[in-house]
Amino acid sequence: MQAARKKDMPDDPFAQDVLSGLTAKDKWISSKWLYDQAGSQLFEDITQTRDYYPTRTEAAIFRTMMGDLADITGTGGGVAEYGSGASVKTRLLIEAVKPQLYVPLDIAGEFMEEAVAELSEAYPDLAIAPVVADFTQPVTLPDAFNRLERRLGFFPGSTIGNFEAGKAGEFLARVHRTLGDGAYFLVCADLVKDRDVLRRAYDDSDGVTAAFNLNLLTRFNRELGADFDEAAFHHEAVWNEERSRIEMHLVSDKDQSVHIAGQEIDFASGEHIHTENSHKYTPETMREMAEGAGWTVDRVWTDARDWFGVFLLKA
Ligand code: AVJ
Repeated sequence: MQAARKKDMPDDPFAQDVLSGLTAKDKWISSKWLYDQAGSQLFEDITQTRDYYPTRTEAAIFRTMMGDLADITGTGGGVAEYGSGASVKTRLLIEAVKPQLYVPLDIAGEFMEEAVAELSEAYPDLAIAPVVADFTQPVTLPDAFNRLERRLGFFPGSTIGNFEAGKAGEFLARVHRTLGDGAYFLVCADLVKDRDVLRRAYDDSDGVTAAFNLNLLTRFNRELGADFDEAAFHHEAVWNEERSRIEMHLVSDKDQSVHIAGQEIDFASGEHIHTENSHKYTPETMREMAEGAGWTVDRVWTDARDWFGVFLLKA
C-alpha cells in the first residue's frame, strides 16, 4: 500500500495497483485484474474442464432445490443478484421464485446491458432495474425493490471465496443492511474437500487455468507496456491449509528483470506473484460467519459428495 503513494507512481489506478503489488516484499496482484475480456472468456472455459467441478456441481444442486426455495421464500417478490446474470442459474431462480422485479448489480455496465436484454426477452412480464455498482462497497437498491415485502438476494458462483476471510464477513453484514429485515440471501460457497481434488480444479490437466493466470502478464504487456516473457513464468495452485484457501501463483523460472509502467522489477528464480485466493468453507464456518454478520441460516443444500454448498440466510 505504501508503494502506491510514491511520487513516481502513474495516475492510472490499474498501473498503480500493479506496481504497488510488484514492489511489495511478497509480490501480489489483486485477482480483479484477471478478468479482462480474454480472462473472462478463459474463466468460462475453465468451467467446462473436467477438473473444475464447482460450476457443474452448483448447477446440479440448483436443479434440485429451487422448488424448496420457493416454498420457503414465497413468490412474486424482488430478487437482487450480486453480479449480472443471463446465466442458467439466474433463469432457474427466476422461474422458481417468479419475482415481479429483478435487480442485477454489477460494476460492468455493458455486460449487464446484454444480460438485461436477454432476460427481458425471455421474461417479458419481469420488471428489471439494473444497478451499476461495485458491491464490495456499500450499495443502494431501488426504492421499488425496498418497498417489496419479499426480498431475496442472490450471490451464486462461490465468488464469496475471493474475499479475504474478514472481508467476506463484512460483505455479508453489508448485504444484511442493504436487503433489510425479513429478507433472504441465497449465497453459494465451495466446500473444503480432499486437497488433490481442490488442487486439480485450480491446475486443470487441459492447462486452461494456467492460461487464465498467465493472461495477466499478457494484459500487463498490452495495457501497461510491460515486457514480461510469459514463457519464463509458470502457473502454480497451492492449498493453504491454515487459511483454508487455494492460492494461484505465477512463478518465475529464472532470475530476470521486467519493465512495467516505467519501473524495473527484479525476479529471483522461483519467486512468486500471488494472483488469486479461493477460500473454501465448511457448513460450520459459513454458519459462524453468517451469524456473525447478523443472519440466521435457514437451509443448506449440498450435493451428494458435500463438495458445494447453497446457503439460504434469513435476516
Ligand atoms: C470465479 C471466483 C468462483 O475461485 O473458483 C477459477 C475463479 N480462478 N479458477 C474460483 C477461478 C481459477 C473462481 N471464481
